[in-house]
Amino acid sequence: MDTYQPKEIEAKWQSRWESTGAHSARLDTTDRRTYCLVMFSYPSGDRLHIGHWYNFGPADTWSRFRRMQGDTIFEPMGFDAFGLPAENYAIKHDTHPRDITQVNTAYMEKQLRAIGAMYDWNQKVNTSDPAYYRWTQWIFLKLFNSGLAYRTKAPVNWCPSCQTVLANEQAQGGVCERCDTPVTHKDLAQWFFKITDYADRLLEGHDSLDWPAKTILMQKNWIGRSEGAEIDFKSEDGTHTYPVFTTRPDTLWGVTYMVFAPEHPLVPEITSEKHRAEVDEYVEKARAATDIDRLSTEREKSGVFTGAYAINPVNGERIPIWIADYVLASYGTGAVMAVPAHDQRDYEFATAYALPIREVIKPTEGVKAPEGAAFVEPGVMVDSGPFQDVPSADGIPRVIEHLEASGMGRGTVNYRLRDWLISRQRYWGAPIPIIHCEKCGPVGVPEDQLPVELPYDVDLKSAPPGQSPLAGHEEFMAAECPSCGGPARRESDTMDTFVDSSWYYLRYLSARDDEQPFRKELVDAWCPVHMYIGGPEHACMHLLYARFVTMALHDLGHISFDEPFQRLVHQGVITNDGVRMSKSRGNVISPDEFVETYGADAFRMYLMFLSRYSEGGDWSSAAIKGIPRFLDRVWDLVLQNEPGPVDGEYEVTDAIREPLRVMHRSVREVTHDVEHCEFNTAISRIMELTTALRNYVASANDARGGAFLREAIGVLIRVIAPFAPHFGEELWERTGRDTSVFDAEWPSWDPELAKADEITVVVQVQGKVRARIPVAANIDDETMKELALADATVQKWIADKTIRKVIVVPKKLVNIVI
Ligand code: ANZ
Ligand code: ZN
Repeated sequence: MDTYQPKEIEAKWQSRWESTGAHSARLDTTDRRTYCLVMFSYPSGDRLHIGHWYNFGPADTWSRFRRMQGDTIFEPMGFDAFGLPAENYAIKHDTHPRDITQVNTAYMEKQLRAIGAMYDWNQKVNTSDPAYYRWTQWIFLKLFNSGLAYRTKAPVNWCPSCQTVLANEQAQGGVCERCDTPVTHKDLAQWFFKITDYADRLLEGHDSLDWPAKTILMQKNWIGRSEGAEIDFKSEDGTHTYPVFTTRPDTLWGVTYMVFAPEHPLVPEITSEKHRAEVDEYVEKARAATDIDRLSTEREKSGVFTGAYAINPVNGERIPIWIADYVLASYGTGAVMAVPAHDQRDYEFATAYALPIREVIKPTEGVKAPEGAAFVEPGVMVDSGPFQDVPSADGIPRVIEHLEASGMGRGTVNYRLRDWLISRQRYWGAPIPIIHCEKCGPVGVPEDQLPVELPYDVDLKSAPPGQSPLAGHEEFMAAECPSCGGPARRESDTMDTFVDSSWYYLRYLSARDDEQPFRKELVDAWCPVHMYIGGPEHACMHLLYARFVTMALHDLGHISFDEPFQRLVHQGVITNDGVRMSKSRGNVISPDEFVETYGADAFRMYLMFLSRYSEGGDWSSAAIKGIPRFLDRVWDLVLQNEPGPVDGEYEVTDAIREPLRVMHRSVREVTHDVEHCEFNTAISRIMELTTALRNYVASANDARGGAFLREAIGVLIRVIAPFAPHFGEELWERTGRDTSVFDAEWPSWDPELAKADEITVVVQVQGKVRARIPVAANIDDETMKELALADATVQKWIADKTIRKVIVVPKKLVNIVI
């Protein structure tokens, strides 16, 4: 018998799959369709790294498992190929972004093929290909024509190092997402997508998604819906209105001063001559400060008085107006009513500048107000005109009603979410398909003139200041106005690459279609994507943008669904000696070397075995050796057995009873675990099964060639196949089958046989039987206790009680005393 030779086997099956078209997508199928998507990669010079492998290998395992359960799988792959790194690299090394992108994608495709996944390469997409970005531009035009894309001058995030503007999502925490340089602000005319129109839809949609709770929470916080009121304060002379946004209208009688953001447009106008110099100086300083500094909680509150006053609409009080950088121009109305008794930031500010602090919410009985801090909890309204003694929670809607009745304010909702800034002053992206005409303004490029192609011969090093290098390319810039025929100029900005990736999942289904971005019947049949696997870092960018674009395309009638990704799973991070791998640390593990030594199957399997998929784990170059050894054992076990009929009858003898039970239980567990992406425990079960079968062969003389062992080996090959696809195919063939193991049916299990090792534990509360729970026969006392307390029925009996004692009779009974 020959030994397991991964290299030969993998080459053999990859070419077999290729020549038989095993992975060509059957898009027109009417069978159960399953679209399994992974986050496509950026073709960087670092090539395919372990993080990619960790995303893609297990995702393919999940797809293969589903295929064996009868699903028709669509599993595409492509490249997110536009972007800054290629452009910066090209500038530094005097080459062209298109050339290096080509080299990198070609190399990475080779690496991706080595995984042995079920990618249909005919459906490959590359976002920097004109055949792709033509349709990105088409989407831009659809949004532009429906008012969802617009251009405006706005203070925007600017990265001085990348020399481009950034979306809010790319400037979180006040630093550039790419290079960590603190961002500054510039007033520039930029293009935006009106994602704020969809704020509520994006929140409501969460209910229907099977996504990690944490990711949904991150999106919720990022969208930041907050209900409150806009209250109109008046200038002293009654000529101006200063609306403020507050979530606590119940504190309106406690306002002792107002604060405008330093950039508030009214600041120059209201500032008195006496305070002007000081105010101007403060505004200058605030503008220069980065958002990280301004938002920092450690930062001492600072501000200056403007000399102006406003009138509190409910009691006519004269309120001094200050400016301070803890108030942001871009949120709410850019002005706040300050209630230092009940807002911590206001409290610190008032303390620093000796402004009055007036309590208007009294703690309810039994609650203590904190010393030296604001009392921010709900309580009872006091010294609040007609609302004396009203609980503050009731006070909020009642004060809003009162304000609305008297025209002094109104209930509103505010969002933290800002419109998505999509223009970039860079070359390597999809040109925004707009022509600027002096007479007609910005005009969309007619659809039949798409794509607006990126010229190749652009001088990347001499971009006009603050503009894209395209602005210096006269031939590109000169255009005719599509509307009046007059001379006009092209838009020189390109689109954020997140626009490219916001719709790639649709293009995969029609990757070679030159007539349309996607075929509606196809995307309606296959979408939303059933399973999307990728990193959690995209929560507030890609995953939010794709949802918005999908909703917009839905509302414009191009597709029939309005969520892109039904189920989402995040893989964890693989570290090396506990730290993240990075080039600068020099601790990067290259997959190629290990694939070369142990084979793609063993490499993939090791990644899945090393820890919980969602948590990631620490790489070990020593521990990976255990997997090929395990595969060797399976190989020997399978091939030392004599071939024979696969579905013969057998009698369950004493020798067979235990391995039979392990087999059924393993199938049950592996099925559950793979479905839930718990690959590590699934592999443990397969190892258990292997051990049980090896013990059986060692102990029973008549095992070899027997019908039970043949059945068990057939099961073993099938459950291992999704984890080690080449290996699985090879063993399936060598045991006499002439079809692919992935066309074989996933093994079933008999629940009776599988649960033979379970016992039932009785749970009592106060001596009364409240539940019987099935547990593993070898359960320990601690686990018994935990399971009993966690049981749903038991929970009902102990919910609000104090547990005084838990008595455990090993493997029989748990009694809870309350
Ligand atoms: C008065 C007040 C009293 C407030 C009180 C809070 C507690 P969220 O929940 O994040 O929406 N605020 C409003 N606009 C602001 C801006 N542009 N920059 C900084 N702070 C701003 O927060 C809303 C609260 O944040 C508002 O309610 C306002 O302070 C402040 F006992 O108004 B509040
Ligand atoms: Zn015109």
